[in-house]
Amino acid sequence: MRPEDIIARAAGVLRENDMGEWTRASPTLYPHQWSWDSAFIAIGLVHLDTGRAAGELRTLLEYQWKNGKIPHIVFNPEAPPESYFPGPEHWASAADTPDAPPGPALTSGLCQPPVHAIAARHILRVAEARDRDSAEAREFLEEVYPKLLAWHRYLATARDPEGSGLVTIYHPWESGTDNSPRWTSALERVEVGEVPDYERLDLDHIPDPAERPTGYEYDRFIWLVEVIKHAGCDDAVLHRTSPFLAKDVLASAILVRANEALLDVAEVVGAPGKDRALIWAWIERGRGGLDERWDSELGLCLDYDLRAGEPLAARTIAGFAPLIAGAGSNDRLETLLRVLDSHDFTGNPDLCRPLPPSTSPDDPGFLPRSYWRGPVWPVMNWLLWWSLESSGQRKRAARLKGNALAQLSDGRFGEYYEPFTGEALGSDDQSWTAAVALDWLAAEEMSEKP
Ligand code: 2M8
Repeated sequence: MRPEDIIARAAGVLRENDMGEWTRASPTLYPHQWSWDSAFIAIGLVHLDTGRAAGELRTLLEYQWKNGKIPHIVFNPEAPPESYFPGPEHWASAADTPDAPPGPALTSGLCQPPVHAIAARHILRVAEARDRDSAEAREFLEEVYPKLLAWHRYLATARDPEGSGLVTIYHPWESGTDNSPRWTSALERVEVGEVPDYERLDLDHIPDPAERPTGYEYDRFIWLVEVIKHAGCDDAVLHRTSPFLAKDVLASAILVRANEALLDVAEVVGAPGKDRALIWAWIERGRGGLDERWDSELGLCLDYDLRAGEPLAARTIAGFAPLIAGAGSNDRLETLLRVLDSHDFTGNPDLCRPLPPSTSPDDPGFLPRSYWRGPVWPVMNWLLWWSLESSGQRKRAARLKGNALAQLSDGRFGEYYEPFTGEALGSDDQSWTAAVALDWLAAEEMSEKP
């Protein structure tokens, strides 16, 4: 496919998944609005329509909880109940908690990595670069700034009562990298209680179970949802009672970058100095927290199991957290780049393309077809590309982008790709895959304009 055909196809995928004021994550497997998917979607969508990209985040933020939490799913009340599990009926009791938005249960009680402020700033940047809709984008930032600040405050407080700079999660779904080996040993320690009967609706859409989490993992996922509902989604209670309690380095690194973006937004909207001082403090604390989680033997950053009181050793893409957070020492950057280029990741000669697998093929938890256990995720390629660019690694970033786009020229816009064969897996026409393709190619097109 030529670049212009990829752009047209990507725009077509986003149109196909456009539900009016929000975008479903994929046509059948994910018929609702997912939090970090929407942020990535806005990053691509802005190249087509500033107002619609702003609307994507606006719709999500309408469902923000009173404590600042942005829910991981906003459910589509029109999606048939047999389309996704666990759906709104499963989360219904969470709607009774005092922090949940008023009205019928339309959100889950979890959250996902905070890409939103990065997306909001991107909307203004693209509008300015294209010299269109800048005033609208500024107004949008004024509207969402307090909400984004409340979201980051929630993460810095309720999700970090220790003040470590790192985000605590209660469920692997909150990491966005659900069945990653990042969480294997923490999940193994979870004693599963009485899990309600449930049906794996995901397997109706993805017939090869090897591409999805196992039954063992799903039982734990559903049990943890029970625990969270039982605690009334109360953060203080969950810190005391949740059998799964972990510091997530990927979400924490994204939060550092999102705080930098929020600082820029604060500048644009003329926020008070005390807000900016607070955001600065969060950035510094976040970087400090990531430093604490550095594993010099692996040359990666590791998550931390608060229940077991030990690091969660696994070689996954999340280990590049300090590269994503940026502004580390040169030594640290060099080590991370060496590991990224090594046999552990993009230097593995058996890879179809030198693109980072979600889990290193050298990790014992690696499985090439299984969801976050090995496949290459286009959206993660975008995140790493963006991080490399902002670390001044232009050539490496350009190589990564070139290979990622070559993968997407199959026109499938897969959710993820088998790392050795390049086969598209999971859902086709995945919205955030289309969005990142659009951002890459549209940005190139913009820079070529006289
Ligand atoms: C996947 O997660 C959902 C649960 O949230 C699922 O498997 O049912 C993950 O890849 C997650 O990161 C993503 O946001 C979601 C929708 O694309 O799908």
